[in-house]
Order: sequence, then structure tokens, then C-alpha cells
Amino acid sequence: MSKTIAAIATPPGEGGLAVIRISGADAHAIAAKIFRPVNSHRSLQDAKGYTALFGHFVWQGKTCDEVVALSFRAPHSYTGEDVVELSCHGGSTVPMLLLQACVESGASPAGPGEFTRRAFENGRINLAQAEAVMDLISATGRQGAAVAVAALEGALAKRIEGLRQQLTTLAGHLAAWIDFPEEDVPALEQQTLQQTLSDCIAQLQKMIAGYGAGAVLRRGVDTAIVGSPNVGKSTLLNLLSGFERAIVTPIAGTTRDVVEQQVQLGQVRLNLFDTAGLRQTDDVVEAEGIRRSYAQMDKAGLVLAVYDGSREICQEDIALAQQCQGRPALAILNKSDLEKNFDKQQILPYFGKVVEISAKDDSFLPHLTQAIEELLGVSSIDPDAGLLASQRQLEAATRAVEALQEAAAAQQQGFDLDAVGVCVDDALHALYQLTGEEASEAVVEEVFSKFCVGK
Ligand SMILES: Nc1nc2c(ncn2[C@@H]2O[C@H](COP(=O)(O)OP(=O)(O)OP(=O)(O)O)[C@@H](O)[C@H]2O)c(=O)[nH]1
Ligand SMILES: [Mg+2]
Repeated sequence: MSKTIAAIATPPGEGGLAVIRISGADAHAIAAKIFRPVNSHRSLQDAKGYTALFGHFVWQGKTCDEVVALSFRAPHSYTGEDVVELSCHGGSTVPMLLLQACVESGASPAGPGEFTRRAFENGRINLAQAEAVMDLISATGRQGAAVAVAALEGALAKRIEGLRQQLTTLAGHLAAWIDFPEEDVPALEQQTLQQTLSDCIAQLQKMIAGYGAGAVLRRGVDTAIVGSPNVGKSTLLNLLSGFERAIVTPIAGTTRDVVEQQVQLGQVRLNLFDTAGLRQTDDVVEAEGIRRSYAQMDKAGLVLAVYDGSREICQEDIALAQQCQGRPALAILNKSDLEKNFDKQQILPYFGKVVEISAKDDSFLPHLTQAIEELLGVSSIDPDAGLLASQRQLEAATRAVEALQEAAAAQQQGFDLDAVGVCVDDALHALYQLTGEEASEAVVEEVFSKFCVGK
């Protein structure tokens, strides 16, 4: 039997409340050693599931805090085991003392993600849902949380299950047909086979295509603001930040170091990096700044390429546009309050879109927000459609698609159905790995190693 574990489930620091979670067969017995109910007729040790008791945390003869104890009984708890949650006052002292008391009373300190791991091992959630728990904790924005909750509630699992049923039926037909050709197994219509394969491929490809946008919603995106000196990059950073984060002057070459700021823009969190204006220079400090600008651009998940619309277009502008080609980049034609001298048609082919704004005027914010959300594909996301939540899931879905494409090719090229069956089985394995039913111990370790203690 696994040991009873305890950890502080709330983040460190000052707060109204902190929660210590204890999970395992001895959870109630351990908690009862340090919890004294105010109503002496009630006992924590005998408490039913879904009940709350008010009382005191008493340790080494001293009353340390007022505590509410919540009782959960297996299997109706987060972990599927007996669980007690003790809510005490926040701050660093009492929660630490309470945890120490739990440990001295027989609990083991929980490792990272150990509660969620137990939920997984007890069949409460699958691996994809465990990954969603982690996403929900770190979700930014309403839409990001909606995606994580949908995943936690099994939107992805349902979609995968649908695919698996289709493929299992298909695999069954194939096996029957191959093994008992002389029996009266109805011949698998070539067209049905082709149809099922292409249908499953299309569904998986849609999930794979939505991965990037889903990841952006959950984790935000590193965004590099780049362009020539003086085009208004720092002004744009300030506009997006809502305060004077960076120095703005009419002098070209004002920004040298990379200036960082996190902002929530519509549904997405942008980690903004304002950079030094790109130009040829002999100034050693500025040159280093420019080197960092390019480095930032290479790492970015979104590039905001700023141009000064009041200037005539020059060779450097085209060069920057060419560098942006193939990246998730938005061209921003700034200074729309001034007379326009810039021929945007010359950069348009390299970008999906050119947005005209004045970075000095916050009435352009909604327009800019919309363009960024569109570019990142987050506006069209349907959380309930079931989104892939991790690189691990993406790789499994990709393996499944590849196997199905092989199956379709084998069929078209007239290979016998044996070959098709092998590929369909491979796809099914990949899908079982995605939801964790067939994940190896190493994969499970890897998933839970990213969790924090207490979750
Ligand atoms: N008229 C007008 N001026 C602007 C606008 N945006 C920025 N400016 C001005 O352009 C000048 C340069 O702005 P910055 O934001 O410092 O430009 P930058 O791209 O960060 O420049 P470097 O840091 O030198 O690369 C400043 O005088 C700003 O006030 C705008 O939309 N309209
Ligand atoms: Mg600047």
C-alpha cells in the first residue's frame, strides 16, 4: 500500500488562507492527531466524505491556529484515496508548522505532482487530463483557462476515443478478413476503408493544426518588437504596456538593451521584448544591442515589425520584411497621424497583413489586438473541440497521422490488407500513448516531473 503524503497545496507568501492536503489510507488518522474539533462530539477520524469540521490545530500542547478540516473518502476525492484538506491562515509560519506536524505524525512529504499522479494511477484522470491540470494552474486569460478546463473535463479524451472506436472497428474488420478469408466475413468495401482513413486523418490534422494556437492561449507568446531606429518601437511597447515602460526620444538609437514587459492583450499574454533599432553602426554598444535584437527575433513566437509610415520605404525595410517571411510576423505601419509616404505594397507580400496605427494613440489598441489574435489563430479556437495540450501529445498525434497516411497509401497502391492492418494498429498504439493508457513509466515520470509540490 502506498504511503500517506502531505504538502502545502497553496502558493507560498502572504494570503488569507493556506491549504495543507493529506492523501492516503492514514490521512484521517494523521490529521486527527493534530486537529481538535470545536464540537467535541465530532471526530475527524470518523468523518464521512464531503464533510467539514471546524476546530484547532494543536501541536505539542499548544493551540497554533483555527482550522477547517475537509474530509473526502476514497474513491470520491481528487486522488481517489482518503483525503483531508486542512485550511489554516496563510503566511509562511502556520502552514509550514502544520505540514511539519503532519510529517511528524506519520505523513511523508509529497513529491512534485504526486497528488495528481495518484489521481492518474487510481484511474481518476488520464495522462492528457493530468497535463491539463498543469495548464490550468498556469493558464493566462479566460480563453486559456477555458481550454485547460475543457481538456481536464476530457474534451480531448472524448475526441480521441471517437477516433479510436472508428479505427478499432476498422482493425477488427481487417483482422477478420485477413484471418478468415474463406468464412463469410463481409468484404470490407474499399471505399469504406478509404473513407474511414481519410476521415480520421482529417480529424487528427485539425487537432495538430490547432496545437500552436492552443499553446499560445495557455502559455502566452514571446513577442519581439523590431524595426529601424526611430520608427516607434518603444512607443508601441508603452502603448501595449499601458505605461511609460521604455524611454522614448526623437533620437535614433535610443533603445540599446532589450526591454521586457509582460502584457495581457485580449485573450493572449504577450511577453514583449522591445529591441534596439536595426541599422549599420560603428558604435560598439549599439552593435551589441542590434545583435540582441536579431537574437530576440529568432527566438520569438511572434514578431511585430514596425515601420515608420511617414517615411519613404528603403532597402532596409525590404530586407527586414524578407527576414520576417515565413515567421509569425505582423507588419505595423506606425505614425498614421502623419502624412503617409510609405508604399506598403512593397512589404505586403512578405507578411500576412500590414496594420496601420499610431502608437501614440490608444484608440488603435482594439484593431491591433484583433490583428494579433487573428495572426496567432486564437480567435477561431473552440475549447470544447479538444486541443492537444503538450509537445508529447502533439508527437503522439503526429505519429498516428503518419501511420494512417501509410495505411491509406498501402491501400491505394494495392498492397494486401495485412499491410493496411499493421499501419492501423500503429495508429491505435499512438493514440493510446496520447491518452496515457500505453505510456511508458519514463513518459509518466516526465509528465509529472514538471509539476509543483502540492499539486
Ligand atoms: N507622430 C508620431 N510620432 C511617433 C509615433 N510613434 C512614435 N513617435 C515618435 O517617434 C520618435 C521615436 O520613437 P521611439 O518609440 O523612441 O522609437 P524606437 O523605434 O523605439 O527608436 P529606437 O529605440 O531609437 O530604435 C519619438 O519622438 C516618438 O514620439 C506616432 O504614432 N506618431
Ligand atoms: Mg526604442
